[in-house]
This record gives sequence, C-alpha cells and structure tokens, in this order.
Amino acid sequence: MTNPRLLRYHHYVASTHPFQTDDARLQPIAEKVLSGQRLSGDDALTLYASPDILAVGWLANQVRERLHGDNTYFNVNRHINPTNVCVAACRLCAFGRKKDTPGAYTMALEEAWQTAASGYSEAVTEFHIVGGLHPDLPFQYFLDLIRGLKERFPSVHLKAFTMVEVAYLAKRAKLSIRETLEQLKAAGVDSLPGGGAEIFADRIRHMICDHKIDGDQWLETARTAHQLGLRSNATMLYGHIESDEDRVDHLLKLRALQDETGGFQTFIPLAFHPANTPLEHLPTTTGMLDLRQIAVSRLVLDNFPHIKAYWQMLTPRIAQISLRFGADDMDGTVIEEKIYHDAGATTPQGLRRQDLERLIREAGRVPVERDTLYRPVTRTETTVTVGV
Ligand code: V47
Repeated sequence: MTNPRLLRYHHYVASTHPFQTDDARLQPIAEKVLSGQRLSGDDALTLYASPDILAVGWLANQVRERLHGDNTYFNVNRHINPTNVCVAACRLCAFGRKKDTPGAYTMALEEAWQTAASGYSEAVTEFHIVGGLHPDLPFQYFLDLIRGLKERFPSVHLKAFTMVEVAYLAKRAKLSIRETLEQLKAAGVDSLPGGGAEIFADRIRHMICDHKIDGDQWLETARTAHQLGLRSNATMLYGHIESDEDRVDHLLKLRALQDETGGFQTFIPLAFHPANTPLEHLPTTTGMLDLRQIAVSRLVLDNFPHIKAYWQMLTPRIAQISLRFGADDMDGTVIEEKIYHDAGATTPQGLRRQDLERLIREAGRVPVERDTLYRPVTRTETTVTVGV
C-alpha cells in the first residue's frame, strides 16, 4: 500500500528540513530517530519532560511517515461484551459489577449471537469481544460463544479475550495458559485484543487493579499466544497515579517481548477516564498528555508496526490531531462501546465508515480500510474483499 515515491519524498523532506527545537536535550534524540537508532529509557524520560511538544510530535511523525506514508488505517468492527460481571473490582474500572447487583448482566449465548448481528447494516470484518471475569460461567460458555460466532459469521475475524480473561479462564478450567489458548484458537479465536495490561509496575498495579494477573503474567500470556501463532495488541493505561518512569518501564517491557516474538500488531495508549470509578477524584488527561503519549509510544516502540489513536477514548478531535503526532490507526466503527461510556465518556458509541474517512482525510491523510491483520479491504455495494 505504501507508495515508494511518497516515502522517498518524506526521506527527502526529513533530510532537507533540519530538526528545530528550543530544547537542546532533544538534539541527540533527534539524531538517533532520524538515523533509525533505538531510543533508551532515559531518552524516553526526556521526551516526557520536554516542553517542546511540537518537536516531539515532529519526530514521531517522521517515524510514522517512514513506516506508513500518509496511510491511516481503520476497520469496520463491532464490540461485544458478553458480561460485565467481574470478580476483580479494579479501582480503574466503571464497567465491572458484582454478581446479582444492580446493572449486572450476562448474555445468554443466543443473545450474544444476536447482538453480533445487530446495530449496523454494513458488513463488519471484526468482532472485538471482551468482558468481566465471571465467577460462574464455565470455559465451555466461551468456547460455545466463539464456535457459534464462527458458524454464523465465518468471514468475520474474532479478536477475543484479554490476557487477563485468558488467565482467569485457565485458572477456572484448571488448564495451562497454553492449553486454554489452544482450545480458544481451535474454537475460532483469530487474535487477541491488547487490554488488561494497564501499568506493569507492581506498586501501581496493586493500587489500580490489585486482583488482576501481574505484569509478568500478562507478558507471559502474550508470549504464549504469539508462540501459538495468535497475533495480539498491547495497551497501556495512563493518566492516573503512574509516573513517567512507570510508563517507560511499561513501554520497554513491551518492546523487549516484541523483539522476542514479533507477535504484537498495534500499541494502544488508553487515557484513564475517572468518572464513576473509585478513582473519580483524579483529573482527566489533557490534550497535551494524550498527544505526547501517542508520540512517545511511536518513538520508543520502534518494533511495533502500528500505533492506534482509539477515538472512543481520545475523542475524534484529539485522535484526528494525533495522526500528525505518530498514530497511523484510528480503530473502527465500534458500534456499541460500553467500558469507556460507563466511565463517563461523552463520545458517540459508534461512528460510521464515512465519518472515520472524513476525519482521516481532513487530517491530510489517506484512509485505508483494513481487516484485523492489516490487510486492505475493498468494498463494492454487495461484496467485501480482504487482501487485494
Ligand atoms: O483493559 C477500563 C481500560 C481496557 C477504564 O486491542 C479504562 O484493539 C480508561 O483494551 N478509563 C479495555 N480505560 C479496552 C481495550 C481496547 C480498546 C480498543 C481496542 C483494543 C484493541 C483494546 O480499557 C481495559 C482497561 O485498560 N479501561 N476502565 C477507565 N475507567
């Protein structure tokens, strides 16, 4: 998809437009970025501390354009959250409910399959399926859910269950992580979403999501998935009680695992939404932090193909600007988002394909509809073709 002439042009621009900044500490970092060298943890801390956000964004944009030119990816997807019942009670979360409390729900299988088909007339290419850690639902429910979706929607990619859910299902079914993933894959799971990573540093993790698997277990589950040929995404929740050092530690751990497996497709920085959570007293993130986080992610995660500006969380406005700060992907139509909306998000619950295309074009980029594995999708009025 990337036009080689466009890439040569971008290299030309980068080499003829000297990097400019008021912050001298960015000069050696710019030299590394422009010559394709890896950044260190200290470099990342400098990027977080620099007041020259435009210079940081300019550098991230160089990397983004080197990798993708103007291409900006999105997909036509639907979220399905089969249950919000959760044993974990994470302080970061407004979505989970204890069993039998007001607002708790669990979809019967038939209901989940019907949800998959509802709400949007355009053919979706991906179901994004995540939910709470339900204490009673057997592993078989999840296998049947996936098998039933595959039978009914054979051409739709099933991106299902965070590393946290996989580890919980394994514990409940008394299986190893590998066996659990093998059975999910055999049932029809095609890849895994990036959620549940939060912040790996123990000190913070204990305070925001004490009952989840720890950072090492999250990474080990991702490693096993990649070894089985399942691609996954990775996330980081920022803008709560973590420090710059905690964020850098998180990014470096992901980069090291990616060196080993190459199984991550996309990194998604997730801005914390405090409303309706036990951390409601914390302020929301600012536009500056959101843009900086996108840029630092692009610069540090040199081995991740994609950086996603998840518009549901960033707002379409900030997500659009972030396409010039390092992001090359906007996620998708989503149709029915619950996790952020329970935490006070005021964005729409879904966008149409044409809305996403307009946001991307107005940012001066080229919209490319992709499937979950980043193969281009072409549509006529009656057919959807992947990978031409
Ligand atoms: O793991 C929960 C986060 C994640 C809140 O892989 C919150 O393509 C902010 O992972 N404020 C789930 N964040 C969402 C997620 C995701 C979304 C889009 C695409 C992909 C992908 C993955 O949402 C959770 C948690 O980190 N979260 N509550 C909150 N109050």
